[in-house]
Amino acid sequence: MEPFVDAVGWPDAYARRYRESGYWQDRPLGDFLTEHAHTLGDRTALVTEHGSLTYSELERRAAALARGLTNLGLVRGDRIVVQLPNTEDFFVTLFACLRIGAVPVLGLPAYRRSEAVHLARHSSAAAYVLPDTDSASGYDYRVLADEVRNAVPELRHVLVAGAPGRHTALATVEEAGEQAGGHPGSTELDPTAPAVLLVSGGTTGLPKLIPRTHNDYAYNIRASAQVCGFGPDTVYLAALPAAHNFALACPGALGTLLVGGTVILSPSPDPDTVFPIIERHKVTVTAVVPPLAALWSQAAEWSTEDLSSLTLLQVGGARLAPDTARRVRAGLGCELQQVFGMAEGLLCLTRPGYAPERVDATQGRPLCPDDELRVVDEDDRDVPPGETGELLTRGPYTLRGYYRAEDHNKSAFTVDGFYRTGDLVRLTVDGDIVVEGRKKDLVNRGGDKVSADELEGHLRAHPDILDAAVVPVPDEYLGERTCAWIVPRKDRPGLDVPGLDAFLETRGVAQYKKPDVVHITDSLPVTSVGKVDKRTLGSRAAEHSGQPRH
Ligand code: OOB
Repeated sequence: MEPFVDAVGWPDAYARRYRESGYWQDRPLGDFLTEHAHTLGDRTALVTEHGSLTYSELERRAAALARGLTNLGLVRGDRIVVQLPNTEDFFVTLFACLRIGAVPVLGLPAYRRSEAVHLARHSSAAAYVLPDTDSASGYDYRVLADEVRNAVPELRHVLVAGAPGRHTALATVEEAGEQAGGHPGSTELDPTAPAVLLVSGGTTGLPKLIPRTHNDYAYNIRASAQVCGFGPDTVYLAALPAAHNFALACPGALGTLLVGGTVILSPSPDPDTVFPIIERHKVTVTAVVPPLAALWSQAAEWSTEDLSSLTLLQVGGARLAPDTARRVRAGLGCELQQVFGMAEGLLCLTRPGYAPERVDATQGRPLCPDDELRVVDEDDRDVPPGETGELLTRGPYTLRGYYRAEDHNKSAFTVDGFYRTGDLVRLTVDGDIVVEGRKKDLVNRGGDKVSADELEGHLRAHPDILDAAVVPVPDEYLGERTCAWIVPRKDRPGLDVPGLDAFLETRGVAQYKKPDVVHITDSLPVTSVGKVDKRTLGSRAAEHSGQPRH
């Protein structure tokens, strides 16, 4: 079998150790579905607003689509950009890809032209699977598909879940596969090859792609499901996008399916949508970002829905303040778990049985006994125990290199393979992580990551803008929001700030990446080494209110 040249693997000695310890089981990630279809056939796997699928139905549909994709000429190793909301189609497509060894590149529904073109181009995708429209906003993804197709001519297929317009209907491909019957294409898969490509939230420039192999992702899912006590009675609510690692695999929807539980897919995380679902389906566990946790616990005070089935609420993706943690536990009356995770791999979780104070004040301990953690200073020297520094990590499910990013990898990893997380943390005497801040240049907008570099690039492309710097500013609800400092060109005064939104729209930037506040300035402050002084900009922004975008 040809090696997967675009992704960096683990050195042999590590691979051997991870196998001997049982972390890596050398099985294709999606195989458990076929087994469940035999043993748990009639049990409900997925529930949406429109209906439900049993394990055997999910298996049958995934197998049919796998054959359909094979008929289109898609083969093992082909990349397929999958940008679907929380629907049955997302899971049918995911399992179909896994079955034939095509590698889904998981894009968020919020992505627009800029992001989608980048994913398709960077991965040299052969196909793009997306919905017809967004039912809430009316946004037409088929127009997006046209734009991506024009920009990336190598893209051979656009498959639309729903009304296809001028593209191909995903359902037609599935039906053709159903009729063809027989074996769904090649199944000889290399478990050390990437099973999925996830999008990084935290790197410079355009988003990097993270290869998660069958072996490492299966471990991530299995071990986190075990830590969280998932079992056949688990009813997991996917309120966050299923395309995000947290809701997909930590343990998320895949962790639930792995143990034979039931996944409920919500089209939105709003309490108005989610609370009736929790009551109706007796949801036992879900995962949210901190602003949602706060919102839900407030809404719970007024709601008439019965939320008592909820036994565990996972909160992660951004800093959860201890006060908020206490309020959430009281408001929702269930166990709280803090999760510090990253698409790159490492997952830390507070454990069932931790005292509430420990849950409120820490982000828990690493998933795997063989996760190696270092906390280092600017010169990569370990800081004394308990002090704050950058977290470096290496382990059986943490990447050894971004996909097709040879140059970037040189600085993103140490020579001995530790991933530089860019997070500033300290370790408690009990071995829990406490996130204290961040070194990387991004805004964590309540879990949504906005790369400063990427947004600055878009702003600098404006004809009236000479320079721009993006910094986080504190926000009561989101934790942080995005502030852009802008230096207009001298020869083109009178920058139209409200018009910036429309400009970013023409650049095809996802809505959540648009700045929340804009400051106009004559020049950007610089540090002694001549870099833009973002610390100063951050505190200045906190003092001035700037011009809100809305
Ligand atoms: C999760 O994954 P990503 O890839 O969107 O973002 C990772 C980054 C981390 O490096 C850190 O900067 C931040 O998000 N983060 C947290 C955090 N959890 C993530 N910062 C403070 N406190 C936390 N609890 O965000 C993600 C992936 C899997 C599970 C949970 C979250």
